[in-house]
Amino acid sequence: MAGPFTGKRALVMGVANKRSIAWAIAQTLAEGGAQLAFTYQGERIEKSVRDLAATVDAALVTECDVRSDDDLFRVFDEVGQTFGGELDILVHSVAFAAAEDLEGRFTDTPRDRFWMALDISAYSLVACAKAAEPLMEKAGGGSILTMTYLGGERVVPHYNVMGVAKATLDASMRYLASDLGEKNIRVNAISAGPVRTLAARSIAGFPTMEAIVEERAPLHRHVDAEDVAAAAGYLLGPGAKNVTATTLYVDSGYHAMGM
Ligand code: NAD
Ligand code: 0WE
Repeated sequence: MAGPFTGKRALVMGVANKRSIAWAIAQTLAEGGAQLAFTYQGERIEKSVRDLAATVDAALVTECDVRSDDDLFRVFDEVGQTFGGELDILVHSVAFAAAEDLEGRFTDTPRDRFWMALDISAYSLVACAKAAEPLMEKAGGGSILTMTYLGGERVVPHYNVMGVAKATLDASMRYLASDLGEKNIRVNAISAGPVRTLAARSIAGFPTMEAIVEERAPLHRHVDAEDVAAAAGYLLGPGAKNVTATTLYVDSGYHAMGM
């Protein structure tokens, strides 16, 4: 049976392991009939990503450190060769700040680690969108999705420099949507509530954050990667063809609360 992504070619950036939000989204795309390519960062997670990618018959698995223009140039060249010069979908699910900057005072963030967090977590979307543009233009259009968090709009204790990076990411998403709309390329974000992933589990107080969502959010339940993937399936799919420059909250309604 033909799914919503039959004939679509997708690049998924940011799978680290089976708990990654990017992996849940990749499975939704694969189940919908998409052909997939993956990037991973560093040899440390290469095997884990290759093993996962094999389960969805990935067309390409290649290394990409988003800080490197050389890596990005090579990766999008490989993607073009793999998919006949075309790309329909780009999933950007990448973020990083130094662990020591996700505790204590934001005021203490040093210049070099401030720019590193913004480089990896925000500028990378701009660089990837620019590299994807010709491939998506050739495909007659495309859809780009990034992952954000409420801490870019409101102060979430200890999110600190990642909050500043997410604010930059959110604004970049809108400016990219404005530039790329004339090529029928859509750019959107999902703002997820706390999800128990590798990036989240190492954060002290993460169980407390889940408990706060369960206590205060309108739906009184925490969010899973599968919930985020279902929303991604909508934003990346044909039903969202006139949806761009938006943020879709998958947070049990938490963002609406004032207390
Ligand atoms: P994750 O650790 O599974 O994914 C983060 C990914 O970023 C990893 O695959 C890692 O390899 C990659 N990465 C880090 N530095 C990189 C670099 N220099 N180059 C290339 N890749 C790099 O964790 P996740 O929770 O799935 O995070 C995915 C996205 O979702 C992030 O943007 C995160 O901010 C966002 N998000 C997460 C939550 C949550 O609670 N888990 C909530 C809202 C938004
Ligand atoms: O975006 C994120 C986390 C992203 C992240 C996680 C880590 C942990 C390991 C970025 N960089 C790193 N660096 C590491 O060394 N989230 C939305 C999850 C998250 O992280 C928090 C949160 C929430 C929610 C950090 C502090 C407070 C709340």
